[in-house]
Amino acid sequence: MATNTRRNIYSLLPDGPEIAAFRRGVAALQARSPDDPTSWLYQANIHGTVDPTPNPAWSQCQHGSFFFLSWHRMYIYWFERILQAAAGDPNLALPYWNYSNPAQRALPLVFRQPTDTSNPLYVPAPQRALGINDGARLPASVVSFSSAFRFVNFFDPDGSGLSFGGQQVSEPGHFLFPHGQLESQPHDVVHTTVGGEQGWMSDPNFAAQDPIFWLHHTNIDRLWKRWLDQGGGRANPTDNTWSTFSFTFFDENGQQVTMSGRDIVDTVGQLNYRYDDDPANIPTPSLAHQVTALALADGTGAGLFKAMLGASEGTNMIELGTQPVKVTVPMEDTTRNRVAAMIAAPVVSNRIVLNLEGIHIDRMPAVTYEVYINLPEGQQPDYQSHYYVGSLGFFAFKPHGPHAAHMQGQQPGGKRSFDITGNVQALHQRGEWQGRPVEVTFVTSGLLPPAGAESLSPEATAAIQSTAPVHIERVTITTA
Ligand SMILES: [Cu+2]
Repeated sequence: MATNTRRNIYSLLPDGPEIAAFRRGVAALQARSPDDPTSWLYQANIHGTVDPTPNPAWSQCQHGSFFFLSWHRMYIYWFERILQAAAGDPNLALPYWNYSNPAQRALPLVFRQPTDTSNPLYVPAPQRALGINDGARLPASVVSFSSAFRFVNFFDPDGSGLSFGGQQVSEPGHFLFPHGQLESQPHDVVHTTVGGEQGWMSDPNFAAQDPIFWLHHTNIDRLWKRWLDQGGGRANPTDNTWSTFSFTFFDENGQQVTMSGRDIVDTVGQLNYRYDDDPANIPTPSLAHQVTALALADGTGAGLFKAMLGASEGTNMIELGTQPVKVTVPMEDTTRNRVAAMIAAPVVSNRIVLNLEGIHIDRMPAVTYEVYINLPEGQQPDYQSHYYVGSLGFFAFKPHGPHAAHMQGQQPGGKRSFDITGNVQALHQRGEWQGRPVEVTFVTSGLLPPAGAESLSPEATAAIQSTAPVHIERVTITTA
């Protein structure tokens, strides 16, 4: 079999044969009866659903663990085979949406035009964020993967989420916290921004009903490969549970199939697909590299040595809204000295971590938040500055609202952790660390006007200006 190539959607002609086959396949699945495992809705329900009909194949998506990347790779693989058969094109390959390219941050054109039922890729607002079908663009911080790529370890053994691919678990989990770093950003923040307050993409129980879901996830799958290309000890897990736990899907004939992690590590040799930017010779991570990666992961001390360096004070919830919010995290002098010593000897076990604990939402916000430390008064927030630590999105967060009952097994409050070691080092070098409390600033980040436009539509602007509040129990700074 020839290897199929998943291409950047922006490189495909809107009226070319690849898009035609993709549209044909999607339309065919959408026309099938929802009880057909190869139908559009059944496939979306495998990810998540609020349909109370008992079905062991539904609501299987893996979030908040090291199964996140592998489960979604399997899910997309079987979906793509179903699409190929439905379109009558064995070479059909799902495109990907490379929103990290500054010129490609608008929802790809074929997903928003034509704006009627003749277009199987179109979903109207409010099932998408207001404005996104007009060509509104994702903000640059939302699509940034640089902090995720700095992590060398695929998983973390201590439940911290301080890893590229997510925490190590002994069994699958539908909605776990914290999410791993690539899952948190760009994955989660893109979901929230594309879906907005009421859109399908904001909620795992509806997300895969929007055709853009599949191009978001092929891009996340591609970023997994690009991360491995960076070398430096980056490698896939050899963990037995990750490699052998068996997940269930359906093939193009509607037959149940099973797959596990060891079946999907080589996309070309095992799954018959590549990405158009795969390097010609992908270096195969050697055993030595894998050993290094595991040593790094274990070198954190597996949670035995996690020290509190500072915590926000008071029992009132921190409330995020539309205006910037500043939270003070006092730190003792002894803590400061200790941090200075850690900066002087930067090894993996000396990482410094900012934690947002007990994150609650009543309904889905229309924005995500950029998080900064020690941002000087009056300074324009810049996600490329050394003050920026990362972004907070809300995908798979359980609202305390009507949907809550359906999000089984999920904790009432989410958690997000950022490795701020590099930020603290940079602040220290510039004399912006010593002698001050750590100030954490939250700044909203919403859709930007379409290219060439002055502003968002009034409805899209109103949605951002009336975004639902977010509550955080406390902000802490700890060792890793
Ligand atoms: Cu997703």
